[in-house]
Amino acid sequence: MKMTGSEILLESLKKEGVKHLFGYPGGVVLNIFDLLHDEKDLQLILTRHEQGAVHSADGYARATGKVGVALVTSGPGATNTVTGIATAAMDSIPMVVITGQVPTMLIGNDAFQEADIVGITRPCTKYNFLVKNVSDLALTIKEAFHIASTGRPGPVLIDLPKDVTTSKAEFHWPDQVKIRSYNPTYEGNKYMITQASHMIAKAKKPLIIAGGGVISSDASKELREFAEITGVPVTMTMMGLGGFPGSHKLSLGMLGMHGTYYANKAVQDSDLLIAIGMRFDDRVTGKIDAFAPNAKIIHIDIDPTSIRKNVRVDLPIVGDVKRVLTVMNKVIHDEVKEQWAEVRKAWTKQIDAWKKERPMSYDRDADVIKPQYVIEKINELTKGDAIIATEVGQNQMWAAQFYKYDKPRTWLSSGGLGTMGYGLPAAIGAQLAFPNKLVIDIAGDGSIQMNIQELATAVINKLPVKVAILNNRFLGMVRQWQELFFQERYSHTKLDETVPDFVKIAEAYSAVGLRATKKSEVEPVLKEAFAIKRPVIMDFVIDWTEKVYPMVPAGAAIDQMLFREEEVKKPEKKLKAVK
Ligand SMILES: Cc1ncc(C[n+]2csc(CCOP(=O)(O)OP(=O)(O)O)c2C)c(N)n1
Repeated sequence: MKMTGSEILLESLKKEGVKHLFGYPGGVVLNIFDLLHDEKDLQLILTRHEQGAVHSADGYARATGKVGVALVTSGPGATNTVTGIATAAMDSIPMVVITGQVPTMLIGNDAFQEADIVGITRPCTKYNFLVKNVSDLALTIKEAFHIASTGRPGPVLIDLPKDVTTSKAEFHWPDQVKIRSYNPTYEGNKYMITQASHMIAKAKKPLIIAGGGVISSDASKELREFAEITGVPVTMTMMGLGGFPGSHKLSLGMLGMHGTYYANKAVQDSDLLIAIGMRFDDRVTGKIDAFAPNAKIIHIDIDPTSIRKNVRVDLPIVGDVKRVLTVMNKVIHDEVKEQWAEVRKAWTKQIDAWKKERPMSYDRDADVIKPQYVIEKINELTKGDAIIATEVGQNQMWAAQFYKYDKPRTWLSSGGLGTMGYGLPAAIGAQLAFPNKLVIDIAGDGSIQMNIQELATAVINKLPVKVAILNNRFLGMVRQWQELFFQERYSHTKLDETVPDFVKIAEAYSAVGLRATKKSEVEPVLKEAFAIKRPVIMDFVIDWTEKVYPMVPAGAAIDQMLFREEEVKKPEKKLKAVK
């Protein structure tokens, strides 16, 4: 039977198991939206901005592991998705973004609301398609989902001219796709895996760095087994949080620019790094030449192009993290056992000493609200069983440092691009997928204003997301750099008088607004918010002077950390940036 392009699109999405898509209408996608009006099996969540739609699809994908889907119109609708697409691309998030396009005969004519979105997004998509013929549509959609979700996941864009959606073709749903030039390697090379296990057996100070690849390949169980049978401690990149339980005794928490003292010390002292599903981002390595000077490096990753991109690697293993670790665990089980713990004793003792020497800390006795206190309270009250989304800045770093992520897919944060305005729409996507879970966006007063309009999406769809604003009346993270490296010249980071009344904003959107200005109010506000089955904004008026520590200045080696005590002890001495 012949169907229109719009019908084929919706049918194909259903075949892919899509239940929800996030979007915003416009002229060239009206045919599709018209069909969605009566659609029973597919629900379109209308956001208030296309950027919101894409971040929501992204949050949905991070929380579920499924492909997130967004549908928007051409021109400005399409260009509004770019930040969301780039955010997903940097963090390897599977997503399909469908953009409307002017009719094929007008493409290239500067037609009304035309934008070359395929050209614009080429550098920030895993792949993108312009569909020119309705008879290619079903296969294109199948291919798009396949590319988005396999290998190293990423966003795929399908640009759909209006005439393609209105013309007709037979609907053939392909059983499978085979793309000749696209063949990700899943099985790690056996020889390399055996070599790796020999290297691990010999190492005296081995350390695992777990990245987001552990989560996208669903390998947390395998990683835990690997760490436990080898006794090797684990540190995580920001994207890897939740890939290994944060409260496990082998966990060193996060490494890098705002990583723990003990994780960064361990990296620099280690003789073998086992890097799993991570890409050696500069926030992790600090000064490359000084990174892990004594360590051999084993790098396991599904993406061969990320191996040796930033650091030297002694043993690469290209493959799916879950499959590689499964084989590795078998090999190790058979080869090495008891003597390992013995060899590692000195190493584990050293790490424990570092943990004692400088645990994560802040001024717990302060009367004012410390942001870290709010995060610790959230952790305590939720028993670590919430999904946490964040905005970007100090709020994000405190949320990474002071909440213990024990399970994968409970931490949604823009790691690679660092996109302010990500958190609220991402939380909405996660809440839609898990209506009964507590989903909290930890926000800064600057970032939340970038997509605050999505509160309307939460309210109308009865998605009870909670927003905890750590309100310091500053673009805090930038202010922190100005304070440390620009002689406290707060150029354009003070929001002060213009920070809106967030309680009133919440109320204006028919959500609930709560405020805490004293430490004693933090817990009651959190408890009240968590008990309300509606969207709530919590405005925590925090100590604006608070900074994120430890901190590795940009360009320094990762064990050249600045600590809070130094600031407290020597306020007169300004810490200098390292070029
Ligand atoms: C879209 C976007 N613009 C600018 C930046 C640069 N930036 C990084 S952190 C930050 C300040 C964030 O301020 P706020 O949201 O108030 O959070 P805080 O650091 O105070 O917790 C800025 C401007 C960014 N990451 N994203």
